Amino acid sequence: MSETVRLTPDEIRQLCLQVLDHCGYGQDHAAAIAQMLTTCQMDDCQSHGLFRLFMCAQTMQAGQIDGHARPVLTASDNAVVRVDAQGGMSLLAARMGLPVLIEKAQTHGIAALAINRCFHFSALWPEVESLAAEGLAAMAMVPSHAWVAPAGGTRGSLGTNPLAFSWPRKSGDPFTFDFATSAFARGEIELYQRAGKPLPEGVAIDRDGNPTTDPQAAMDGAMLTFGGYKGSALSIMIELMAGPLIDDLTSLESMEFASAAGGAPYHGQIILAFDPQALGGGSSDAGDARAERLFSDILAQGARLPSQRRFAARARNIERGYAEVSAQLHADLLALLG
Ligand code: NDP
Ligand code: PYC
Repeated sequence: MSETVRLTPDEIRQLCLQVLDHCGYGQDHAAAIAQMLTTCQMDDCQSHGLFRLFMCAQTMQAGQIDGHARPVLTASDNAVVRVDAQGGMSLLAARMGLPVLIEKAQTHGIAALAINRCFHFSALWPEVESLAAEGLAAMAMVPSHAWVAPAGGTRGSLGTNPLAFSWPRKSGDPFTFDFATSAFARGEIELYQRAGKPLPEGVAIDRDGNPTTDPQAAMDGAMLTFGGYKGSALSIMIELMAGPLIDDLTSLESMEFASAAGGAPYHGQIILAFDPQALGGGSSDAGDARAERLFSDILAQGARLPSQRRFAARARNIERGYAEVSAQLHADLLALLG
């Protein structure tokens, strides 16, 4: 078998829709999930592109998700938007909440979207970049499952807890980063396991607390945060901001809720939006110029900005009209269809 297959965006979307329909997701959820996975795969995000269809399938098999849940948005006259995902996948709730978040950020200068009671499997950058496209700076955070040991600890208390940020730029792609606060995302460890490759040092410890490079031992033991105590503190902040602050579960509680059934974690998500016009006192031009000076200084040293690789992949894949997908992954996904 050739190592990769070429899939057009439409073929990626159709594959997603087929698998999701087969698993039992309703049309609206399937469309929102397929859009997310197509967007990620076209940017060559391997750990949270098509590969995440397995997690979607496992989530349905675990029996706790409602594949037809209708999210409910609670209206407010303040800067907070709350959407209850009603036990469905997060993406439909995000679709409902993001336009209201944009309006509120434009009205109040700062606004927050709290999504509650959702299953969550996806990358965060598409959501923050959709806000940057509206001229807003944005941050997003979610907990996950308690797979990650705090700095100095020996067992999982924290989630892989991604943090995403996007800054709008008048010309060109936004400044965006989006990464797990664990040294590796869980999805990345799973990809190493599929490829039969050892992990780098410093990613995980085994059940006995010893450093390990074996992906299975890492998943049975505990993952480590990036940057020692600094990543650990950021990860705890994400637990608090996307958990207790919005009256939702921590990664520990999400893990208990799942009771080893597998699939996507169940918790909340917080997305924050900042309007540079309002925060800059009516004009964002001077702020933009300062930001651009900073980016230029970074690039002038030969360093790269986060997401530059991804934007280059996007441009290349759009121009040639397809993404390269692992042939094994493609075959395994088709096998899900029986
Ligand atoms: P990575 O470590 O792959 O990359 C994270 C970010 O760092 C990207 O913006 C990347 O840009 C940037 N980057 C990488 N190398 C450099 C470099 N040399 N210089 C500057 N920037 C760099 O991310 P993770 O594996 O930690 O996370 C992958 C995805 O998994 C994220 O989208 C995240 O949201 C998702 N995730 C979701 C979870 C959930 O619960 N829903 C949990 C954990 C992760 P570039 O893309 O251009 O390389
Ligand atoms: O890769 O850590 C991860 C992850 C958890 C939930 C979705 N992705």
